[in-house]
Amino acid sequence: MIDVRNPEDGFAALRARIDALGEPVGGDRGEAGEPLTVGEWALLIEDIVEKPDDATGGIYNVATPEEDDREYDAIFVGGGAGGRFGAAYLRARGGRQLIVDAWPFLGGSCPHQACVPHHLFSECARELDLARHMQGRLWYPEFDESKASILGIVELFKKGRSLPHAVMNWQSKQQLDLEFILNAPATVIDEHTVEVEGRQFRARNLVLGTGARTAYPDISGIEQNGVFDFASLIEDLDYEPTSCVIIGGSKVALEYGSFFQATGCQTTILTRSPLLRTASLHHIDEDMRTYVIDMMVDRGIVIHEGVEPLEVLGDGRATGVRYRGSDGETVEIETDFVFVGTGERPNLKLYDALGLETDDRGFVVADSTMKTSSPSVRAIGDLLGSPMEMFKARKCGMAAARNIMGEHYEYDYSEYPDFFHTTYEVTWCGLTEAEARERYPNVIKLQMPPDDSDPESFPLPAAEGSMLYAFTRPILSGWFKLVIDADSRRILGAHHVGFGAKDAFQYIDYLIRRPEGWTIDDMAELSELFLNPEHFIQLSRLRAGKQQLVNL
Ligand code: COM
Repeated sequence: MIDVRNPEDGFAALRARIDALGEPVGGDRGEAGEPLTVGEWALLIEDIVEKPDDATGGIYNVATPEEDDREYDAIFVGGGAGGRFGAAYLRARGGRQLIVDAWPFLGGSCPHQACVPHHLFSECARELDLARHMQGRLWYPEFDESKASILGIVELFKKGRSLPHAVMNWQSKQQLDLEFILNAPATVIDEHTVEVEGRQFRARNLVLGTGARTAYPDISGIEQNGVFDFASLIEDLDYEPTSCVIIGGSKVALEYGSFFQATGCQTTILTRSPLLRTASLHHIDEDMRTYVIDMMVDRGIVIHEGVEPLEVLGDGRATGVRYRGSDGETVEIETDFVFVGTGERPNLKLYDALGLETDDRGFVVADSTMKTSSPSVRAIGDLLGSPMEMFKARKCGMAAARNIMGEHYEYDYSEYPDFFHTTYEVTWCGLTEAEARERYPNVIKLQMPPDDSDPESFPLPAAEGSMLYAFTRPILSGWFKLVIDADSRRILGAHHVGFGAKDAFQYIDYLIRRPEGWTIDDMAELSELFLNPEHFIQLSRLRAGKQQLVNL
């Protein structure tokens, strides 16, 4: 057990342990009796993660009865994004909370195996794509695939991930004043009680936020070495793959597939549903989809849709995949690296004692206040199904906290801005053009490149991150569409492939979903920071003068 709360008691031993691990990054060492610094947290977390069998026990930051003798308003089971943000909100409202997490850090899978490495990989994919495209021009050398190593990039991430972990712990303790027990699994005893290392903690409410893991398809050979998902890729990859077969067509499949291909690892995607037409994604504009897939194929990714994976071949180590093609023929494809991107499901074993209602896909059922079938138990984030996105996890946590603290607050996450990476950022919100045409009689669009142009010679859109493409091969510089109801002049949807527009979509989504909406005229009033990646403001201004709106 480590008590990080009381600098007097046991702190010298903790500091001695940390000192023996080496120098914190940047020499970030604390004074005797002072709380751990970010650098010290990082050393401690890294040490525990590297030695999982070590008997360190729980890391306790729990108030003594003298400091706070109130009953807990909520115990958050899982200290990922939802739990941490929910706990912070509840604490800020004056409540008392406790987070329990099996990992030695807060923040959950995001900084450890999921979003943070994905963003690193996607940035590498983008850089590699540009370097490959520009090779031999300007200052770009011939592209050297031997230096674009998947293993090397995974190792770079693993070497650096303790610092973001440390920031979460430090911030949660020093700035947010949260109580937590880390590095110790929780056992849920009943709807008010959680046991940690033999000690029981009671609360008015439980908030469950333990996330989801990849759901492996039930096919022969899938358990072999050489078969990875986004989490085991980080933990277990110990060789450089030479080719890749991806089973599944989820966002993860697109994102990781684009990364693998960009490193030079020939990637094939095998998917039952057409790409970007899976049930967990909505409002995918068909033109955006076409551009995204065309650009993946342009980079050399092989995509087989409508196929059924049958078996991972190999004798303990994957050597290939057998699948039934869309024409019914059985095909074998050789590979030393199989990646599963079939979506995620929660593991609800931990909650057996609660008998929670679940849906037919195994997700917990909760109402818009996050309340489950057990009135004092709320569930948040990926436990509830899609969208399995950061904003939903955090806002679910906040919604649970607000309700627990006596406010009636409902969170509806059925509409939201969405995005994923290929070698591009793909971002959208609101209605697709087809959806808009079903609902409104007079729909127009502002689109680049326009339908009647040749994208190979039309150098727009172009802005941050796509200028070199625009000046060397215009079709690579991106694509976008703004969908507008010509009668009300309201913007109905926005869709973008390129770089740097993601932030704008957070605001556009909010604006177009206000009761009063957001019109082409409102958009024309904004001040663009030219060259703005989404180009929406200036194009709206070029058309807004027309009483009868037409396409651009
Ligand atoms: C982000 C983790 S990596 S959290 O949402 O800040 O807890």
